[in-house]
Amino acid sequence: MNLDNKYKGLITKKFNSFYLVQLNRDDNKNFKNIILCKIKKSLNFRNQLVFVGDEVIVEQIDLKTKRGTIQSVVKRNNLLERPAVANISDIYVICSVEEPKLNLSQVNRFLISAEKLGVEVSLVLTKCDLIKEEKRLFLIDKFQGWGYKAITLDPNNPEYFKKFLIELNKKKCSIFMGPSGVGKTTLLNRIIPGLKNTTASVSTKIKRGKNTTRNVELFPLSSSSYIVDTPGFNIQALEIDIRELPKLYTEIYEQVVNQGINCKFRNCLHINDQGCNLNKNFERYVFYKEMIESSKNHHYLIQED
Ligand SMILES: Nc1nc2c(ncn2[C@@H]2O[C@H](COP(=O)(O)OP(=O)(O)O)[C@@H](O)[C@H]2O)c(=O)[nH]1
Ligand SMILES: [Mg+2]
Ligand SMILES: [Zn+2]
Repeated sequence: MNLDNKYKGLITKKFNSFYLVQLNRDDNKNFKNIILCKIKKSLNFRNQLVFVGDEVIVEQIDLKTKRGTIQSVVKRNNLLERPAVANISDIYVICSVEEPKLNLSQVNRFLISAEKLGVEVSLVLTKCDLIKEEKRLFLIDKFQGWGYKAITLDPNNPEYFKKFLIELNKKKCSIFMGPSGVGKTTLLNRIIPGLKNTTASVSTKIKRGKNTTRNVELFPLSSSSYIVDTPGFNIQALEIDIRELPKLYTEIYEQVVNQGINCKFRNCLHINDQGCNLNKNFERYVFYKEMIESSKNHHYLIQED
């Protein structure tokens, strides 16, 4: 869409004060799609920050040098803070069933952190080659009870991976999150063949400090589907606002919103029995209760690879 030499585009990478912008593909077939942009001064001045994943309007496009200027941000549905990425459509929480062992409390914390963004959250269980089929089915059943249809992956069953890839291709912008060592980098490299996530070697070469900003990048799976590559950056940020918490547990949300249960007190936290009508007979209730009780001392957990 040409708006008098203004184009819409998507920021796929950011480094220093430069941005790579993928211009809308069906605009013009002769157009080389990716251009290098800086932000218009006034936009900078108004301190409006621009992030990877933002949809932007680009102007002053120079076709020869493939340069342009970001004029404005078109829309931002959401913004993940760490890593900083805008417009995520799907979060995949990745956990391994073994090596490292599945830790249910940790899986739950990742799921709840992910739910905070308000997008679709799915659970992926990797390394199913290390467990028996009965155990895999048992886990699928367990997480069904948590409100998640777990995707299981097993290198000995490539059809699981194919199905997952078909699903990812239908999503606008997916991101993987999960603890270290569960196979996120392995999975990303399988999804985007040729992608070399050399984080480890690069960071040892440069000896980057812990607080150094790392590059985040969007990789296209198709013309309308992207996946976020977050090199060595797997964050579990859990800042609990206890009033939000009941909405983030499907088992509670279901009862309160869909079944319309009413507790005596508005904003009931479903902890005390007095006047509470929540059916607490579900597996994650113990985790829920723990989160409410420990949230007096707010958590902000950052985990890096
Ligand atoms: N058995 C088994 N090992 C795997 C699988 N996927 C990855 N791994 C191994 O798990 C380790 C951690 O993988 P990596 O992708 O670096 O995990 P990340 O920290 O989540 O990025 C590596 O030694 C991988 O070879 C799998 O499906 N099955
Ligand atoms: Mg990794
Ligand atoms: Zn209640």
